Amino acid sequence: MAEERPNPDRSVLEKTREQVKEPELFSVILLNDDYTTMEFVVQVLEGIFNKGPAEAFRIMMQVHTQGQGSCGIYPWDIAETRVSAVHDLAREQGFPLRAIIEPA
Ligand code: TYC
Repeated sequence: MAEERPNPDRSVLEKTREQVKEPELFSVILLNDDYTTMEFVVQVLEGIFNKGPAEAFRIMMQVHTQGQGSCGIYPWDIAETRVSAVHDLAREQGFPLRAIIEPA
């Protein structure tokens, strides 16, 4: 019998590792533009991405000076929901602010 099922414990461990896949992760990237106010971008980072004031200001300045910056890394559904929230709030306030999703 032992010859038919060598090392049964190890086969159970290997199967478990195959079945429990980590979710794929995506970065939400905020893009710079010339019209959205710095204050509004900080509000977005605090309100939609749950950043504290200092971190929100740091990310906003990174986007302003480098053209883009990461707001966070999320599973696909959460990344998509946050991008939609950014676009909805920005359009509501008349700003052209954009966010995109990239593989993390
Ligand atoms: N560049 C904008 C300004 O000078 C500020 C800004 C920062 C806009 C970050 C978008 O994602 C952005 N008012």
